[in-house]
Amino acid sequence: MDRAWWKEAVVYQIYPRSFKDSNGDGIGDLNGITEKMDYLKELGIDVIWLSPVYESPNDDNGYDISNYRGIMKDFGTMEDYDRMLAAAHERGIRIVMDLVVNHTSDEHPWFIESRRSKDNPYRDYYIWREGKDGKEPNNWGSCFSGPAWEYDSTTDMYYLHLFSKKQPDLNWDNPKVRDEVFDMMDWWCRKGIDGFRMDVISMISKVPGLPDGTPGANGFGDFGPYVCNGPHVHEYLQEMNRRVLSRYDLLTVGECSGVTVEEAKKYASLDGKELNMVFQFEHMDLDGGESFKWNDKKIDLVELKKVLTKWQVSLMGKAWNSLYWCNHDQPRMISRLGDDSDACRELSAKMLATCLHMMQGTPYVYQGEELGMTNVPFESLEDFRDIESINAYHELVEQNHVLDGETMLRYLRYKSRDNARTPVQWDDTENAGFTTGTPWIMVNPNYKKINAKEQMSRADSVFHYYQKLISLRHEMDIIVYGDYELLLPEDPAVYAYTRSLGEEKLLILCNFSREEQKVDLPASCKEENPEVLIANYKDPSLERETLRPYEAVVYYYKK
Ligand code: TEU
Ligand code: CA
Repeated sequence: MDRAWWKEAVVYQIYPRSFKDSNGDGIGDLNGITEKMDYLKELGIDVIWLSPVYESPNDDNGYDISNYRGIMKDFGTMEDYDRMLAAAHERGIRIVMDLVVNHTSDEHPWFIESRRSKDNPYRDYYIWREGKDGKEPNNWGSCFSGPAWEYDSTTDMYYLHLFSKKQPDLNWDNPKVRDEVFDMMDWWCRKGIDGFRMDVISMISKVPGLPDGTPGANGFGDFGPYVCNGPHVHEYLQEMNRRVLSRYDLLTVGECSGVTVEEAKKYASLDGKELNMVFQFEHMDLDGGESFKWNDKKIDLVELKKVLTKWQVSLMGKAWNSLYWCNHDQPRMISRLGDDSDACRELSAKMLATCLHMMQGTPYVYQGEELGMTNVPFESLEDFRDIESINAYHELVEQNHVLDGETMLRYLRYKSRDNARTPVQWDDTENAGFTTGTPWIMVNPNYKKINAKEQMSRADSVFHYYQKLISLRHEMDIIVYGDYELLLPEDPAVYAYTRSLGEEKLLILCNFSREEQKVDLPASCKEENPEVLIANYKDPSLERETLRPYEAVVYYYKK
C-alpha cells in the first residue's frame, strides 16, 4: 500500500463563471470563490480544480486561452488570484489549475504571429497544411461541428482545430512549443499552485500524415484513431514529468478522451513517470447514439457495472483511477442516472454518491452536485450559451436535417453541457444568491427548494451526506486502498460490490431503481455481523435481503 496524499484526497471542481459573482456583473469571479472558501472547508474537500481563469476571448468559456500568465478580466486580477490561493492554503485546501495546451486561442500572440507568413518563427507552433483539390487537407470533423480545418487566406493554407476554429491546435512535435509550455507550467508551480488537470492531453500527438477518418452521421471523418493516445504522447508526458512535474509535489490528472485501460496504465502508472491519474470516458459514453451524444437514451446498469468494474479491477495495484459522475461537460447526474422528481431526488443523489465514493480512486465533486442540483428546463435555443450545443443544433437541425428542432431541444435538455453550467444555487433570494445583476446564463428555477442555505440547515440533506462520505474517506484506509470486487454482475437494478483490506471488509449495496429490489447475495456476504457505516434511509436493515427505492447502504465487517 503506497500512500500518497492525492490518493486520499477529495477534489471539488469549480467552474468559475457560474460559482459566485462578487461584483454584480452577472459573472462568477475569483473574489466570489474566496468568499465561499469557508463553505468548501465545511464540506471537507481537500483540493479545488479550477476550470480555466486565464485571459480568453471566451469562445469556449476559457478553454481558449490568449495569455497563460494573465487572469481573465471577467474573473478579476492576478492580485485577486493570489488572495484566493492564499485563502485556500490557509484552510489547508490545495489548488489545481486547468492546463489547456492541446490548443490556444486564435487570439494568442503565438497564433497571431503564426498566421502572418509561412516563414514566421511561430509558423510551426501550429499545424498548417495545404488544401487538397481546393478543399480541406483531410475529412476530419471538429468536436464542435463543421470541419476540423479553417482556411486562412493570408498564406492560402489551412490550420487544424479539433475544437472551435478559435482553438487552433498546437504542434507538440515542435520542441519550442514544449519548451514554452513547460516554462509556463514552471511559472505557475513557482507561484505555489498544487497541480494540473490537463485538458484533452491524450490528443496532443497526432499520427503523421493525418489520414482521413471513417465518416460518421454528420459526414465528417472521425479523427479519434489518429489523435487519441498518439505516437509520441507518452514520450512528451515523460519529458513534462522530468522537466516540471517531478520537481514539485503536485496532483496531476489527465483528461484522456479515447483512453483504454491499457493506455491508462501508461498515463497513470504507479511508477510516477507520467501523471497521477486519468479521467476516462467509457462510462460517460454509454448513452451515446447515432448522432454522437445527442439522444435521450438511458444508461444500462449492467453495462455501467461492466465498464466501471473493468476500470476498478484493471488498474488495481498498477495505476490510479479518478472517480466522477459530473463535470462542466456533462449533464447533472441525478437527471441522467438517478431520478430528479421531488420524491426521489435526494435519495437518488445520495445513492449515486455512495456508489462512486466507495470505489477505489480519487473522487471529484462538481459544484452543485453536493446540493443535489438537477438538469435545467431550458425553453428554447436562446437559453443556451454553450458553443457545442448551439453549433450541434445548427448542424443537425438546420444544415443536415437529421433531427427536427423539438427533438434536438429535448436532447439538449437531457445532455447539453449547459445543464452543469447554470449558477450555483446559494439561497432562495433572487438569482439564487449568485449575483445581484443579470446572470450570464439562466438560473435553474428550482433554486427556491434546492439551495446551499437550505441544505446546510438540514441534517439529512445531500450536502451533509457528501460531508460524511468525504470524512469517512479521510478516516478509513479501506475506502482509499481496499481491493474492489463486483457482486451480482447481471442484476439489472442493483449495484453491489465489496472492498477489502486486511481483516476489514465493506459491502456496498445500491438500488438504481424506483422499485423495491430483492438482493440475492452470496453466503460469504451474509454470515458476519455487520455494522452500518452510512445509508440514505434512516433505518437500514441488517438483513441485506431487500433494498427500497434508490436505497444505498454501506456495511462494515471486521474478522
Ligand atoms: O473537453 C474535451 C472533450 O473530450 C470533449 O469532447 C468534451 O467531452 C466535450 O465537452 C463534448 O461534450 C475539454 C474540456 O473539458 C471542454 O470543456 C472543452 O470544451 C474542450 O476540452 C476543449 O478545450
Ligand atoms: Ca463578477
